[in-house]
Amino acid sequence: MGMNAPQQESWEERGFFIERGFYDLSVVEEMIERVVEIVRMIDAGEQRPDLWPTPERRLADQPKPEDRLAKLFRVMRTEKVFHSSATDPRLLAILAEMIGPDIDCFLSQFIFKHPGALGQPWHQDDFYFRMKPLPQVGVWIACTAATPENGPLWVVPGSHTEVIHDAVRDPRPDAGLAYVEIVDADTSAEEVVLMEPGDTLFFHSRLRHRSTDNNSPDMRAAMVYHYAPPTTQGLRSSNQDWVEVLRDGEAVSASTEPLAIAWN
Ligand SMILES: O=C(O)CCC(=O)C(=O)O
Repeated sequence: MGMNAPQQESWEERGFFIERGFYDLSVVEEMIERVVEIVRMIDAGEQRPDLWPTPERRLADQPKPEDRLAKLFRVMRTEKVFHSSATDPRLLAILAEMIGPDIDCFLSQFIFKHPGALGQPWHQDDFYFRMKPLPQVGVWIACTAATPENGPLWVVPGSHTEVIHDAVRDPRPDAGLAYVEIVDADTSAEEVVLMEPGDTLFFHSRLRHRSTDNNSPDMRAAMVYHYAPPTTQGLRSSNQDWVEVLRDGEAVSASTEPLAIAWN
């Protein structure tokens, strides 16, 4: 297990690789079902201070709570399907080669992109993280197909070796409040990452990437985990939740208790 030679080469040269069919369809379907259940429960008044939902501002008038959701952060600590997929032994074996024997999953976000939702402009995740040592590894799992019309990811191969670029605030009305855009870098080498459900992209935290708007009648959904060594220095933010997944090369057993959190 671990990385094979083509994955290793793509990781080093291009800053990403794709594993086709890494997760079963049943797993990604369960992810979508569970997120819908959670947001409906929160909408009905259940307290889940351990989770962090963010709204899709462009779809604020939609009647169903799940259709108004853009992202649900911090789901992997307590929610079974997310914890088990984030700690899948095949995944941890790959991550151990990239990161080392001690790893936390520090960010887990489920992303809905409903018809009409906006994409996220060109950015590097390290613009937000500012963490050392590099890399932090992103794992983007397609829960639905990602097609040219429904807002797939686009990447600039090789850009993972670049510095953190300056970025400006996304000027579009209704853009996600945290969205920023790199405007000073050449994107002519961009490649689209088309996915089937269960396909999984491993990507470096400096890789320039974006997603486009959903101009299709169909929902696009993805689950994204980010991993780093527990000793990582850098910015901490409230959408992060540092969960131990590997210590001395051994998987850490499931964590089910939410941290006690009071949002002020
Ligand atoms: O899935 C998307 O639309 C954007 C995700 C992304 O850019 C990220 O997780 O950094």
